[in-house]
Amino acid sequence: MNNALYKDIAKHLVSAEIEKREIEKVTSTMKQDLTVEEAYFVQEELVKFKLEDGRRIIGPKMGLTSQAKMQQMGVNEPIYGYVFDYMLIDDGGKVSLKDLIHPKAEAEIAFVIGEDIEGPGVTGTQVLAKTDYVLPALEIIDSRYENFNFTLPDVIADNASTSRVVFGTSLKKPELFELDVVGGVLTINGEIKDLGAGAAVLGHPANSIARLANMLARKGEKVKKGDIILTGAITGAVKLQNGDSVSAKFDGLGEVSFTVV
Ligand code: 0L1
Ligand code: MG
Repeated sequence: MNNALYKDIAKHLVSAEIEKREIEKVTSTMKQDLTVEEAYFVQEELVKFKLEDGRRIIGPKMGLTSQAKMQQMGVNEPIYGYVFDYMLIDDGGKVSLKDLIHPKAEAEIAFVIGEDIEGPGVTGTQVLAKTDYVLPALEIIDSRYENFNFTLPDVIADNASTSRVVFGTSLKKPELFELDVVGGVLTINGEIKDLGAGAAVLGHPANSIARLANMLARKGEKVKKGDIILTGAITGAVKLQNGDSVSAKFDGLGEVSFTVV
């Protein structure tokens, strides 16, 4: 354990976020041999800084859940990070470019968890039985690294690029859907930028939360009742420009939107 260094790396990443400043990846500058396990220690320190600063966790989020993103990073396991209260934007609200570095948006399905889910060995079916609601969401990712250039440990340390989230306001019971075949379309200024289905997320978005519960179990942690969880992108992430009007629309789940100012 090298707690002081993990704290320093976390502080460096938090400063970059606050100052809206791109930094070089920490595996180039602060610890070349940072492992995935150590990167989660850094993330824990980053989460602690935010909690000490009075921020509140809305829920964990899953990232790198699609085959395309995993292949791109050369990994076979998704990652997680945390969404905080200050990251939430109202549905139909505004995301300000001056608050961010180089944001991109992606369409996701979010879950509202009704009962604690504790791994190991959790399945997607068990997750569905413990889910109160599902809802449409747009995640705005904003890596603190130059040009989104990072290794797996870098991005884990950087709270999985988490930056802003817009949750839809229509909550639906999960049993009303076959979420793997629910389609979603990401539109910017009326132009379809990408589309996908729930199956893009580890075969089914519920599988993503099962993986999360099983990953958290390694640290003696669990998915908690009341967590609102982004399960992972069903579309690619599209770079945002000033004036963009962004919407994600899902079959039966509804629509969620924001504008960039
Ligand atoms: O939510 C995500 O899938 C983002 C994970 C981090 C990778 C990236 O920043 O593209
Ligand atoms: Mg995401």
